Amino acid sequence: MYTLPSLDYNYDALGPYISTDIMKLHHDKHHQTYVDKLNAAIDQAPALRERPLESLLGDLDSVPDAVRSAVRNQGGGHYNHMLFWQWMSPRGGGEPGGDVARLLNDKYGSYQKFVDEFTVRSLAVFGSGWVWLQPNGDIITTANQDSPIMQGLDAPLLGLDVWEHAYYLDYKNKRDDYVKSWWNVVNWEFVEDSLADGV
Ligand code: MN3
Repeated sequence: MYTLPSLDYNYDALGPYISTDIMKLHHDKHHQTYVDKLNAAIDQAPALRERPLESLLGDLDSVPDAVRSAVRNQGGGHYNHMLFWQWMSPRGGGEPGGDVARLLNDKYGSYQKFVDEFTVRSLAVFGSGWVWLQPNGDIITTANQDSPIMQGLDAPLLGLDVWEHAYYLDYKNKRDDYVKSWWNVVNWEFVEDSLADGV
């Protein structure tokens, strides 16, 4: 039985960058719905209960046809959002240090050039999807609730939800304003710990 994780901060803690209304809608409604529909799918294929979610998402071919798209979409939604809440913090923002700083400098030349590239990629996602920073420094995008682990890649170091539900209440159609604001809440400490742990 999957459950909605509670946030490490209050709903209003990411303001003014992400509003209380967005956080409540996004966490209590959207994420809860992924959890509920994932549980409903697993009820139809109880053997899947024995396997961790990462194992299902990393090997969707092994999931029975009848529930595969539900596990992909709802399970992906649950997995991605569990990480997304941790990638933000009221004490976030600024620049990363340590190995994350080194990774971004090596790959992009500077933190700002990384931000610029990640932003360009996030604006280029057509429709609903995510932008990811991978542990090797690559920036990749996926559609819908797909995760890099579905492609056999490592779990992402950092990711940004660019579904309209993540920003429309605050930013309307201005995804670029949302992305620009989001850097102010990025929890680099968590990203640094993830890289140190091998994610
Ligand atoms: Mn979302």
